[in-house]
Amino acid sequence: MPLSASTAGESHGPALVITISGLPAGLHLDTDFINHELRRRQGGYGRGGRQNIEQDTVEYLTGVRRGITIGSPLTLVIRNNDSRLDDQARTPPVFRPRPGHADLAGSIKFLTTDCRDVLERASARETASRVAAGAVARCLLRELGIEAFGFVRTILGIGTDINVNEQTWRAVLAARDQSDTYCPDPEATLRQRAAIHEAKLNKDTAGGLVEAHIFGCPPGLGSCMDWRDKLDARLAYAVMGIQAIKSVEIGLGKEVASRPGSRVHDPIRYDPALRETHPCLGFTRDTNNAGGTEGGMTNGQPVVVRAAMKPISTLGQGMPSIDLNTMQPHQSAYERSDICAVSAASVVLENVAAFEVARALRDKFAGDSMTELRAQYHAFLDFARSLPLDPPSATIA
Ligand code: EPS
Repeated sequence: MPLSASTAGESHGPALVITISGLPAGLHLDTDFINHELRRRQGGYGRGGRQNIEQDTVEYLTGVRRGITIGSPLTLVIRNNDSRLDDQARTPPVFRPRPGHADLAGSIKFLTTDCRDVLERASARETASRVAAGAVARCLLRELGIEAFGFVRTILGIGTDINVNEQTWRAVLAARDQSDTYCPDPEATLRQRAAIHEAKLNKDTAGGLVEAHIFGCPPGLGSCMDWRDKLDARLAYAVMGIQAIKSVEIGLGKEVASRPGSRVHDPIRYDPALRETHPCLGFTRDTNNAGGTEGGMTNGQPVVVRAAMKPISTLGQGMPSIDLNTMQPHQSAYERSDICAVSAASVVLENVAAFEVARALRDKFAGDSMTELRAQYHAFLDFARSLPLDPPSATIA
């Protein structure tokens, strides 16, 4: 059974529900860690009043016994404190679609003039589910020494050009956790705060750039044999599926179009000292412009994903729109909302990217239990370390 996660639940319904299939038995679920990631997603300067109401934590409904998976589908529930979907007075119909939100396209698609029916599910509240799924996947990845790290690069163009790599990332993480915009640069954080505050005064909103790095991946996750199995393609699909994301980049991203090949491709070196001790198996690179994937497979370098989040589409000042009851021009609807959720998006990106790496890992290393998965993982690394073979052209049968 491949690893997969489905989510259900409306923003102001009773709960969010996440079902994860394909987890091996014997995985310890670190509930404190999962709830910690949910709490981080709720934070960041510029969030709206909703986050004062919610206290996102997971409850397990199925698939777990005494904190350990048993191989059956795992169902998680996150209760909504602000549950009021059927309360007409507190959750009235929305007839004036917001440019940038799902309101207009969804209302036409589902043949309704009440955008509420659409926006409740389109809402970024759903990202709590995807963080929970990613955090569960990270419990598995951590058992194999694979770690994920995400942060905010820029908000409204203000940010950091800090270099993140295997040596620096833990220090960068500590700096990120000191920042209430999740940007690992104190000076940039202050300027981002000021820009978000100004957007608030102007009844406007702010987007930004978020980045995630996954460390400790062995070579060969994903596949070049079918485009659907390419890890970079799956990352792009999953990350583009995060609310408000408008572009996804791997490694150098769109900058590859502006450089000659000699300044894009990462020279290959071999360091025998790392052969036994590092999942790169000794194959090192001078740079990581490829963002850890070549041919849709991990190459032993950190996986690097970047995504651009558009500004929140609920503007205090409204935007030119149409009243769907009268078809007359009207400013778009305003409801309580965030001014900036880029910090939250960095947490979502980190966990969504980790989920895709875990999915590719399960495709390569199956097994019903953690014991089998671990054995398959280490057997593969041992086979790979036995290269070159004798005779040199042989492959391991
Ligand atoms: C959202 C609107 C706001 C955000 C929400 C996304 O919700 P509300 O209408 O309840 O104030 O707070 O995000 C979350 C609830 C969350 O947990 O991230 C939207 O319209 O997309």
